[in-house]
Amino acid sequence: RERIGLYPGTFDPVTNGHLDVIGRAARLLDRLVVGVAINIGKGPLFPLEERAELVRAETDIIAARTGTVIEVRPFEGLLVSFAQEVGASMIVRGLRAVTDFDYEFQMAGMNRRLDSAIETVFLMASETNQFISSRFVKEIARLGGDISTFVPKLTLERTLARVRAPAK
Ligand code: COD
Repeated sequence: RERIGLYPGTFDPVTNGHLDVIGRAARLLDRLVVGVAINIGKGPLFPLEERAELVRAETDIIAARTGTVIEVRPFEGLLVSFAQEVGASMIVRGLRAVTDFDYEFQMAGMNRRLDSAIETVFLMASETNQFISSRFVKEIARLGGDISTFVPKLTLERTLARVRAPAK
């Protein structure tokens, strides 16, 4: 039986932290679906399709390196329903510091109640990538700081283009 995992997130935008988790997850799985959530609540900087495009641009290399099939798919609605739809038996989440824990703990617990057959698995990024967050990447870029070691090249270009665009 194929081991299929789902790594869901907002990816607004994708960072080296996310890619680190994707690389680790890929090594454990036969197929990894990266689910890019609409997440209107977070008021994303990038539209859904562009967030998916930026993740996709980086995953081919990881797929080639690990031999795992990686599929990037936008999704709407309940996470467990999407996990069922793609046949995932595992939800992959990344853990940073203690601040992530409470939210992740609740989410994993709620999702388990919704579908007890799906396990949530937590992975840690490397020391270099552990502290990176999309939120701070956007803030640093807006304030003119250097984000080049936090995000891949295409994401860097697109983020700078967006934060430099005159506000309307
Ligand atoms: N190191 C390690 N992990 C990291 C790093 C890093 N530097 N950066 C991010 N991560 C991890 C995050 O902790 C998270 O696990 C994952 O990567 C994705 O992060 P984000 O910020 O892009 O995505 P989130 O947390 O906004 O995603 C939330 C969802 C969209 C998954 C959630 O809102 C959801 O499931 N929505 C669907 C509706 C639903 O089912 N709701 C009920 C949930 S109980």
